[in-house]
Amino acid sequence: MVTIGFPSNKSKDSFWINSEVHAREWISTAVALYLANQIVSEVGVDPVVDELLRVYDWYVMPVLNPDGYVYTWTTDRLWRKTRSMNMGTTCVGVDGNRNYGYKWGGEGASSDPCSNEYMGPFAFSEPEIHALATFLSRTSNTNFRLFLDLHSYSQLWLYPWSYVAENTPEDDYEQQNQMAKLAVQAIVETHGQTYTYGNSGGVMYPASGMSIDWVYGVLGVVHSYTVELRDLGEYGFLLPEYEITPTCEEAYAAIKRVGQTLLND
Ligand code: ING
Ligand code: ZN
Repeated sequence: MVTIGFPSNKSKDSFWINSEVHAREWISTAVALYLANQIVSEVGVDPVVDELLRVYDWYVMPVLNPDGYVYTWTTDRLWRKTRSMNMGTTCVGVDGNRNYGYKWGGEGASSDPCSNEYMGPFAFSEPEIHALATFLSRTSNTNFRLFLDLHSYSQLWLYPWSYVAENTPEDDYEQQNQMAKLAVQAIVETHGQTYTYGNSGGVMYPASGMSIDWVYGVLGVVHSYTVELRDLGEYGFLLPEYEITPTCEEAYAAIKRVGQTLLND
């Protein structure tokens, strides 16, 4: 994990961005690395970036599922889950994004270890997810203002709820919807790509044990989003090389716009 921010005597609020919980979603790692590089490159160049690093500490986790990621290079390019052993079967791995402890085991998660959406034997069974949750829960780090879980593909900016096709209570919903709208606006302004936004369970389908529901429902972080990067299905997980940089640029524009909006909140 990389931490980026100007040192401060006062305690700072923070942003969390993670990628690659799903092994085959390589573009998400490219976006996280691009973000980390770009934001430090713009220090002293873009006053907004200076302010964003003065006010917030940015935690960027480019590969949340390293074992799965290695496996996509060595053995199976389309592997999704972790690589943990399961009891009583030769099927390997847990879906990290069904493993969080809010409404764990509900609709849209599988109890079959051979399924690609296997929820795991218990909530936070996966060391990767457990470590992330522990870090986010730590007293000194509870002042998170933004949580982003980067995935591919489908070009979506999703907010809670995910376990059910419902919006969050009015006050929160309005903030989430407005922020998502600004984010996709920044994206379309960059290279003309269209991203859809809305509550995760409605825009997609209900899925329980997802990161954003736990971060919003348990930690109370209102700005909690799943971002599905390019493309719309033409190449899917096998995004061609020429789309990598433009995808990074538009996602960076969106994240910066979100950060800037939070600054002025
Ligand atoms: N996507 C999501 C997943 O965790 C999704 C899809 C999003 C399902 C929102 C339900 C709700 O399954 C990827 N790319 O993994
Ligand atoms: Zn994913």
